[in-house]
Amino acid sequence: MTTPQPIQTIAPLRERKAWTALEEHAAKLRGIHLRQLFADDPERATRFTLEALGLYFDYSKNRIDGEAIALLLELAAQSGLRHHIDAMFEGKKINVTEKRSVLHVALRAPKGEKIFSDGVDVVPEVHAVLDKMADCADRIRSGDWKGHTGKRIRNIVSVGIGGSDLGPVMAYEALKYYSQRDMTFRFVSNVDGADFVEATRDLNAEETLFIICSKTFTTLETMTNAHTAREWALKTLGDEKAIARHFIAVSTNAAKVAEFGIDTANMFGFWDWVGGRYSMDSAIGLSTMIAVGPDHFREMLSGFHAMDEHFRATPFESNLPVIMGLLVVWYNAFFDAQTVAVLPYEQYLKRFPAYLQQLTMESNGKHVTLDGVEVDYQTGPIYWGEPGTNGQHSFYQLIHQGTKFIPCDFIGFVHALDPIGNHQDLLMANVFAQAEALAFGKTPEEVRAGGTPEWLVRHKTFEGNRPSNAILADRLTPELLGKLIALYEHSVFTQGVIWQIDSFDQWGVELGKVLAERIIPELALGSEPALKHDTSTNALIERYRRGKGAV
Ligand code: G6Q
Repeated sequence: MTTPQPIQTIAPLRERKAWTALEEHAAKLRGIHLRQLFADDPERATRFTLEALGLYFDYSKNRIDGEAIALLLELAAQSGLRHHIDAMFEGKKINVTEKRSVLHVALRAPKGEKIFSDGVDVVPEVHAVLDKMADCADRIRSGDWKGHTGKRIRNIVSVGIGGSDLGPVMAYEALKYYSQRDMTFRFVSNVDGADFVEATRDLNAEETLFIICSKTFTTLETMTNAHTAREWALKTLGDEKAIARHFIAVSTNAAKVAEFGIDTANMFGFWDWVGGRYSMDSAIGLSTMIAVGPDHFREMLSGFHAMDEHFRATPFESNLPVIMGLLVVWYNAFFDAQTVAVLPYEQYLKRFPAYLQQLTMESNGKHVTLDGVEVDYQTGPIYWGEPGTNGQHSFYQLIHQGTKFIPCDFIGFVHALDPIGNHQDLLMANVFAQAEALAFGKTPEEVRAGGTPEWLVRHKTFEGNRPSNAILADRLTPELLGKLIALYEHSVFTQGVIWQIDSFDQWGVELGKVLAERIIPELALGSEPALKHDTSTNALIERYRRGKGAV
């Protein structure tokens, strides 16, 4: 087998000219407070704000100046970012270690656009599946699709894990406002039986449709839950024939779907050029489409597409995902930032940080370059977060006054979807206040001026100089959600190109899976084979066996 090659030979990161210049410049900027940067430049807020596609992106409260941005843009150029973007859109096999094209952008390409993988225009296939999904969603939403006993389907249970779950869960929550409220949507991912039991305990099997989402149709958790779902359904429905009306599969593996007993007429396909964590706008999003309807789903896709086009065609200096990605590289490399906090001030986005964790960390948590060389710099940061204002009453203390350096992304909206009284003003006042407090802090003099006794002054001082981006949009629509997700997808892409890593593989999840397969039979009572692990693992397994035997 030939060794796959990176699509372009790029100098190692530390040898790129802009990198050395950035190192020197960052050393200077590390000594300058944001208060100073704002005082020196009255135009700063406008200079470092971009507005595109209905997103107002203020990155002025970052520890940067014009030169830092210019150098970061040079770094992007020296890293071949333009070439890599084109390569992705052209269907080149930029997922080098899996020898695959990376074409989630094709999932949201409008009819008529041409995007090729292995010489085949994939856009018509994408639209054929979308049309089939729309037909299915309409039949379910209208009550036309009946269960085995003739009852209307009222409950959708989507079964999947990782990339086949996090997107649908997040999108359902994010777009709940637009969802069909006389239907119930549940999601089962964990192999912990509690997940399945809690998701189904109050559902009537006659009115329940399971969507089994698995690209491979071999994933342990999903297949275990799918079999449990089948038993659960058959307990009430009695008849194997019922499966056809109560189970749908979303997969690339037709043979396994048929083997499971789902009619392949009830199967929605996708393709190996769609990575799991980039699949929520493929058929994996069927539950989303049923919840919000095909029109809203298509609006979401058009939002994704608008951001794809922006990323592909906008000069880097005004390109939202490029700037956002470069800022992550900047802090990661030169400010020792280990994490990025994503703080949506929008309750409907409560699962957005969890979704981003996979998107960002599975993509860029890599330790070797595309050539297989160990990196000598930091790669993907830890992404985490919670909606505001809740987070303010738990972990913001550490962001404001702790010893860690944590760049934040604040996300807020001008209009609430559910306007009540002055809630939205209260919510948004907090976004603006938090970003202001982080950047400018409160000096000891200011604390003293408020009459604070000297012994308390240090405690009440806010050093400030803590960076954030603010992303402000009109309101959370399906289209806006698409733009927001694609913004982060392409930011991740930008980071990966600079670091020269494969953002589209995930070998790091393999070892644990293999070891678990080995341990599963060792936990069965009765056979109890001799254990050949390390002493700690042996002892844990033995203790588990003893506990299990005792019960
Ligand atoms: C995502 C990963 C991973 C994957 C799950 C589920 O990019 O590949 O999270 O989505 O392991 O895999 P299946 O869809 O094959 O069940």
